[in-house]
Amino acid sequence: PWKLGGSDFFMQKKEEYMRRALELARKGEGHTSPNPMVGCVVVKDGRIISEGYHEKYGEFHAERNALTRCTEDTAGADLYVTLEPCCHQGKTPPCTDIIIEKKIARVFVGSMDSNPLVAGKGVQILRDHGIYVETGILDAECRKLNEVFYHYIATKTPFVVMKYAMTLDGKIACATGDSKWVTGEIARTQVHRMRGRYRGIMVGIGTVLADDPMLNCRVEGGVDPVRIICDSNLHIPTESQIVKTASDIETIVACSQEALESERKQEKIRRLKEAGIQIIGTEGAHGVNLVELMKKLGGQNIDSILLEGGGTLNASALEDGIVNKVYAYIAGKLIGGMDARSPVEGMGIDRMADAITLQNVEIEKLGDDFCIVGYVK
Ligand code: AOF
Ligand code: ZN
Repeated sequence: PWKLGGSDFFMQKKEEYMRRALELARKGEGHTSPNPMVGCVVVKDGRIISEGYHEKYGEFHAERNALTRCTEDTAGADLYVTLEPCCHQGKTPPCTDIIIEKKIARVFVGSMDSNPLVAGKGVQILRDHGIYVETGILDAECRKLNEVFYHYIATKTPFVVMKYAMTLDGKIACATGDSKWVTGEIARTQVHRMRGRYRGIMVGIGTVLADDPMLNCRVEGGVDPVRIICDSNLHIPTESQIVKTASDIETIVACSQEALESERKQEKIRRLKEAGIQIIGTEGAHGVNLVELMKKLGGQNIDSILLEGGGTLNASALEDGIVNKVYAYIAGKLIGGMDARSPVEGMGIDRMADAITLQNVEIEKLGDDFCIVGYVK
């Protein structure tokens, strides 16, 4: 009925269906890691006849869900999918097979898949079967939805998101150490939701000693992230909340290779392991080698990490270049105090011209607080 690729009206329709597919994809958030979130809608005679999304890691892909659940005849229908359909036999059969089998006439793709098993081959197979394929519908939105997946598949290391909450004068706690709370309820709830979105959460031993946190995801339906504690010398108390709950929530303690091999640490190591903790040693001049740690965590399918570090760990993470995205929550409060801690400490840089600069920066108002988000260049 519409001229292919052509009119403004059809352009709008395509984006509308893709927007719906994006909405469906997001329902899988927190459950698909390290695979992508994908959504799919099937349209016939100007009407959505079926929908699907990738619900859980290892289960059927979005396209297969939409097509097998469809109660109407799919012959000649259009299929909208946020990611290029796969063509490999993985945990499930290739999506290109079912698209062909169900006689779909046209496929509209959001972003291309950079998984080497797919990467353009999915689209090619469909075209070879005479299916009309158009790619790049809402490409930027589809890529952003899967920013973790795209980073992880290319680097095999986790996408690291640094998050902190500070006062307007740049402090994360009072000089006394009190920090409850910097931001209001709305911002804090958003942070809890973030914990369910990333596969891991990382803090330094300082935070564990100061706050004895649980680091879980306290929102309904939320999945607890793997807890990663950077603790060079294995100072984590066996009575801490983290150790006590390690049999229920996956927990990793990262230390120096030296501590791991030290004679007098063996008893502590035994007790931590007994509590259910995995200990990872890294080789480095001082403390935990974050670059090596990221490689090891990536090797364990940890595709993303929410870094809720204090100033020391945050500084090391930035210096070592492992941070990809920053969420800075800012409260309209002034507290002063020369000794009050700030979000990034360490040695800092010498010249403003060398600052780590964020790009694509956005700002959002959350109650009385603001959240500034950006990507490290
Ligand atoms: C998904 N869900 O809806 C689509 C995916 O591990 P497998 O066998 O399930 O295959 C995962 C790959 O399949 C993934 O890396 C991506 O390239 C492709 N598409 N994956 O988990 C989906 N469409
Ligand atoms: Zn697939």
